[in-house]
Parts: sequence; structure tokens; C-alpha cells
Amino acid sequence: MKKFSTVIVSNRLPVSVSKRNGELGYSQSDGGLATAVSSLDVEDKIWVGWPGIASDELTEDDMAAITDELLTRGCYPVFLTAEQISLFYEGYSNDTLWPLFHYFQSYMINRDDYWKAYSSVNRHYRDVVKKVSLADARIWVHDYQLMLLPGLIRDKLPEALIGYFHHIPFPSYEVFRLLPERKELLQGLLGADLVGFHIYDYARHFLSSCLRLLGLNDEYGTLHIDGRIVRADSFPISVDYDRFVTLRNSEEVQAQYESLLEAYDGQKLIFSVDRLDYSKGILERLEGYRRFLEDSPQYLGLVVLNMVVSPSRTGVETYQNLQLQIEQTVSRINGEFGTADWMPIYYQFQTLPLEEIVPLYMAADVMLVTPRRDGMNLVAKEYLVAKGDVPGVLILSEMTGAVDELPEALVVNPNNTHAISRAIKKAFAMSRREQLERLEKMQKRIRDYPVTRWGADFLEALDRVKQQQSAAAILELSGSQLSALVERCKSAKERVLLLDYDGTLQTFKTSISPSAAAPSERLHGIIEHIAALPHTTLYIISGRPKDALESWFGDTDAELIAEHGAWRKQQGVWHKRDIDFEPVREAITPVLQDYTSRTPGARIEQKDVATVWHYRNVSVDLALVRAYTLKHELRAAIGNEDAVVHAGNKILEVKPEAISKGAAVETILAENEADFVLIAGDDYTDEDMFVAAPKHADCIKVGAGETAAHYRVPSVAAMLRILERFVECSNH
Ligand code: GDG
Repeated sequence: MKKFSTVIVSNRLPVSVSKRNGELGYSQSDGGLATAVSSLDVEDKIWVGWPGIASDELTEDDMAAITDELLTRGCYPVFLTAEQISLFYEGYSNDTLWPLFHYFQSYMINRDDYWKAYSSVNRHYRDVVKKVSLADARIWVHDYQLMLLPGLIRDKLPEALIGYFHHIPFPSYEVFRLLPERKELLQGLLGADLVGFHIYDYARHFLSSCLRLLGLNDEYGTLHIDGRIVRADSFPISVDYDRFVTLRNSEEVQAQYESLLEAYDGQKLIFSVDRLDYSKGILERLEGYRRFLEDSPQYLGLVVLNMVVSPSRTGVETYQNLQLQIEQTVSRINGEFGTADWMPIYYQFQTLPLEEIVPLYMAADVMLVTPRRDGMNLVAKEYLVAKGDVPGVLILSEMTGAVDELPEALVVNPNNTHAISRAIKKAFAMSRREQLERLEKMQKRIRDYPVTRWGADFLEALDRVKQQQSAAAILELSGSQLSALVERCKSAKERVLLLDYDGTLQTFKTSISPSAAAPSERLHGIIEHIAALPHTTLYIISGRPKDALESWFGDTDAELIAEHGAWRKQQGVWHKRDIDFEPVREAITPVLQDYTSRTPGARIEQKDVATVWHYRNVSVDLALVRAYTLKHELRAAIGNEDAVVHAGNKILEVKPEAISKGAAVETILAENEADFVLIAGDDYTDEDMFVAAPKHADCIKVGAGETAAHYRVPSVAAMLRILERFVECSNH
């Protein structure tokens, strides 16, 4: 099987297969995504997805024939059974994710068999993707049916460059967290290197869920996960501009347009077209129009709403109910306002060919696009392109992604039927000049960023993440660098290791009780072993109080430095630096107590020569606000006393200025003629050590972020693996 360097993956392929009387048939869809993909300037690409027919209907020979035929069309099939389609696609995708992500939480159905099918079908896609992809392929996954796929691919193809694009809204954390499987889905998405959304609000919601559910903090849209960079950003999808211009100018469309003008002569034409979906606000739109007829009786007989609803997901009960409600509402309005020679609504429940939709766009005086929620909405953009230089007014819901790019539309709240009625009236009264001015501004934006640009832009951004990763990887400690480091350690005459504790040797724990952070047997063993090596001094240098360090490592030969250097254990005896912290403690304690009582989850820790305010267990937003204002109040309370406020990992710490890990390192190294110095740490207090380190020292930063260290390792686990290699130094 040939392997490809660029792989597009979506639930559906752009080719649909049918089988009639034993004969296989193929039809090509011409949606925006298909245009975007075909216009990509990439030689060696393949599109993986479901070809639209249940595998139960196919024989082995059929599947082989379909695979061959699709390969000639740049596609590769994922075969799904009718049951999988029902549970994975109609079930979890459209009965669970779709309603929730569009803020229709009461429509969400949670079923174990849906989730099971969703996970197993995502794994099935992964297997097919693996089959057709080179190990370092660029893989672009599309949409909410495949949210687990990036993570699944990452596990099997760690070298792949993976992009994911989310075509529907990503809801705010408050809504997203209602999903039982929210963490698994986020973790799936985080397998990607780039996660794209239509607008930045959706990216923001995604990032805030990552923070609140997984504790991952982003820096302007960049997350660091086990040393890997993941970016979240917005890429507003658009329409195939040239295609709509060509259609508009075609003879067939022009002829239909002329006949529509004739048919609606003397009448205002309002047009709307959507897939059947509760997110599209069709019932509210009808009510808005009814209200218009009531509020503006002068238009009775002089206006028609031409409404096309294209059948969609008709197997799902909610959609069947909606179809019925739409039909009843249309009949009610036609019955209430219609006359023998005029019907206010002309309704079609069918998928019309684009050659019939485009003339309607052109002839429409008003285009009503009023979804209650829509990731982007392409209908609005298609209308604008099709209009050309013919005047018309777009009424657009503020709940669509498209509204960000189309502020010259008449923007309405789709739930406010009075606003819809007023907007129609305003549109009819708008001068021809104003209509054209507004249209041109919006058309220009679509012309400048058509769907072909969108696809190329996304892949360029994906490549840029790779470059960013390579730049960050320069610091990554490579296998050969590690071997050289171990060699230096072995051949050294005198060795000093200075190791921070939390975040370097031990992962951060939610509980701030010291026992939660106690070393594992493995870690204790490593420290014990290295500290006992001849010509070796190992220092654990931490902000922790001396009693904690003593209880964890008091039985080893390690030298201990507690409270950032306020306490030091030398040859078995603890010494305290002669600094009086009590006046500072007295000044800041009332402030801290006040904040702690108003901040659920916060806690004060009193050390001998420092006071720490912990907010790891405080809700994220409250923590941000409190930490910010508390920092200022602490500074004010300290006044002229000799102390500083440091913001660390979910802590604020007040301590004497003279005490720092950097100062401790200088003291130690002045006493010691070591020709091998290793310093490891993870946070800003450890940067003081890196800066104070002599030239010949090897400094290792654990985790992401800017650093003065020479090397970086991604995690505590990686740091421990390195230390295990140092055990080899015992040869000397
Ligand atoms: C999802 C997101 C996002 C509709 N009826 C007929 C017909 N259509 C075509 C339209 C348009 C497309 O279907 C609908 O696209 P939308 O963007 O409006 O909405 P969704 O289908 O919900 O798409 C959406 C989009 O993905 C892309 O990322 O914008 O937010 O929900 O192209 O023209 N086409 C024809 N006959 C019809 O009767 N030929």
C-alpha cells in the first residue's frame, strides 16, 4: 500500500457511493471543503473518510472495487456498518455533541453505547489513517465526529504533524463541562499540533476548558504538553468565490434569475435556505416574519418569503419533530394572512441544485440568515458573492461565526422576533446606494479570503507550529548530549549536584499537605544512591520547610537547603541564617487572613523565614483576581521592611530579599572546587540558580517556559531517568 505525505480525514468523503441492482455508482460532492482540499498546492495527498454507504450492503468484492475506484479519485474509504453509523454518527455525534455544542443542552442524549461506538469508530479511522500515512505525514482531521482521532494518531505516529479543524461552535466551559466524556475529548484534540476554529471566541472557550478541566495554562493560544507545543487559533472558513461568480454569470442561472424577476415583479422577495436543523432558527424566523406581516400591513400582498429547507438527519426524532413544526407554522401563517391570489410563504422541503439556489440569491431583496447558533454559516457568504452588483440586504444573526466578518449586515438577535420584524422593515426602506455600499464592503472581505486561502492558511500555520517546535527542541537534551553529560560526570574529580524538589524531582500535587509530596521509594533510592557516591555532594535545594526535607531525606547523605536558603543542613546539623522575619510577618498577616477568608480553597503557610499564600485549589478566575490584588496589598503592607513578594507556581511568597536559591548556590560553589556541577530546576526561583551558576556548570530546566538553562527536559519523569543514569558514576 502506497503511503502519503498529506492526509485529509473527515467523517464523509467528498465522493458518495451508491449501489442499485448490484451496480456501484459514484457521485462527487462539490462542497467548500472539497474545493479547499483540491486547491491545496500539495502533490502527494489522500482524503480518508466514509463513502456514504453502509458496509452491510457491500460484498468483499464491492469493497475492493470501491477502494480501487476511490484511489483514482484521491480518496481512501473507511467502511462503517449500519449500526456504527447509527450509534457513532446519528448517536454520539448528532444526538450528543451537536446539540450541546450548539447550546441546546436539553436535546443532548447521553448513552453508553453511543460513546462506545464513537470511541471505537475513531479507533477504526486511526487504523485506516495509519495504513495510508508516512510516519512523518501531515494529517489534517476535520470536525466533531473525530475529536478523539488526533490523540489516537499521535500514539501510533508520534512523528506526524497533526492539524484538527472544528467546524461547529466550541461552547463555553460552563456548557462543555456538562459532557460526561469532556476530558477524553479534550485529550483527543490535544494530540493535534494545531487546533483550528472559525472564530477566536471558540478557541478561547477551548483553551478555558483545557485550563479548568486539565489544568493546562496557555500563553496567547499556545499550550505546552509534555514538552510539545499545541496551538489553538482561528481560521474563518469561506466559500468558493470563483465558483459562485461563474455560476452567477452562466446562461442557465441568468435565465432563471430573469424569470424570477418576472415572477416576483412588484413584490419584495425574502429568501432563506438551510439544512433542516434546530440550530438554524427556522421557527423563530417564521415567527419574526409573521410579526412583520402583522406590524407592517402595508406589505400584505407585496412580499413573499421563499423558504428552502434541505432534508437532513431525517432519521433522528428531533429533526422529524422540527420538520412537522415548520410545516404547521408555515400553514398557520399562510392560512392567517394568505389570500386567493397571494401566499406570504413559499416553502420547499427539498435539496435544490445550486443552479436553482444561486438565482434565488440574486433575486432576493432580503436574505434572512437567522441561526440560533452556527459555527460560521456559509449561506450568508454565498448570498453576498452571488449578488454581484445587484442590490440586496443581508439580515444576519449575531449568533453566527460569520457575523465577525460581516458587520455591515443588519445584525439581529435570532430569539428577538421583534428585531427580525424591524430588520425586514429597515431593509425594505434602505436606499439602493446604501445597500450596494454595504454589499461591496462585505464582498471584498470574502474575495480577499476565499476558501482556497483558508485551506492553504491552515496548512501554513500547521507548518509554522512545526518550526516553532523545532526551535524549542534546540534546547531539548538529546540522547548524545545526555551520554556526554554522564561521561563528564564519570570522569570528574569532584561532583556537585544541586536539585530543586517540587516540579523537578516531584510532580505538583493538588493537596498541599506535605505528605502528598513525599518522595516515592524510587526517588528516595536515586537520591540515596547518588548522595553516597564518593567525591559527590548532592544538595536538595527547595522552598519547603526544613522539617519536610528532613523527614524525606534526613536518612541519606544528601545536603539539604530549606526555605530557599534560610536553612541549611551541613554534616548532619541544621543552621539558620540570622535574619529576623517577624516584623514582616506581623505586617502582612492581617492582609493574608482577610484574603484567605474571602477566597475558598486558599491557605496560608507559615515557614520560619517566609509566609506563603497557596491558591492551587482556588477556582481559576477567582485565583487570578485575588493573586493580582493581594500581591499589591502585600507590597504595601511590607512598606520599608526588607522583604519581597514572589509569584510562584500557584503561590505568593513573602520572604527576605537576601534569601534566594541563587545566593545559596553562590555560597556553596565558593566553598567547593567541583569540576562537575549539575543544577536542575523548574520555576523562576531556580532561574536564580541558573544565572548564578559558573560557566562550566550544566543546567537543566524541567518543563516549558523561558530559561537561562542550557538544556530542557519535558517532565519530572524524564529528569528522574537522567538521574538514574548518574548512578553509573559510581565506577569512579
Ligand atoms: C457546518 C457548520 C459551517 C443548503 N441547502 C441547500 C444547499 N445548502 C448548502 C449551502 C451551504 C451549505 O449547504 C450549508 O453550509 P452552512 O455553513 O450554512 O451550514 P452547515 O451545513 O450546518 O455547516 C457551519 C460549515 O460547517 C463549514 O465549516 O459554516 O457553521 O454548521 O453551502 O449552500 N445546497 C444546495 N441545495 C440546497 O437545498 N445545492
